[in-house]
Amino acid sequence: MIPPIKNKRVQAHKDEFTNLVDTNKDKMWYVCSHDNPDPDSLASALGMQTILQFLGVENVVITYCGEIGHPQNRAMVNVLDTFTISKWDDISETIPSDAMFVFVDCSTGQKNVSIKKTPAIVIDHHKIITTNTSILFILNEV
Ligand SMILES: [Mn+2]
Repeated sequence: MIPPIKNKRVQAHKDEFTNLVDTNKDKMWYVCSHDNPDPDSLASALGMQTILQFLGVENVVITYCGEIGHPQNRAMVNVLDTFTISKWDDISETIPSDAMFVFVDCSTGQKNVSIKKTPAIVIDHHKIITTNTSILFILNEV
């Protein structure tokens, strides 16, 4: 069971989010980090993957550009052995045209985002650069 959501601005997006996921749950979903993922993007991606799977999405891939280079970031990926994360260059040729993209800890238009796709959902705590109003923002304003 989903615990009650107390934050009103998150609550306001809840139905829109679950409807979007439910309508598209048979598609491939890609949870995308900014380049050179760090702990907050990795944790956000893992959280989003878990939520999408909870809502019935079977195929959720976490992906990134750059390197997971810093020892603490590598350790995080190694410790979480259920954490499978794919390099964008290794999978980008196989992505279906109707795939769904979620950007976490980043948004479109940022210099450190090399994945040039239009996300359906952005969850970020940085200044949002994109002006695409069809994107469902959830936590950028919290
Ligand atoms: Mn980050």
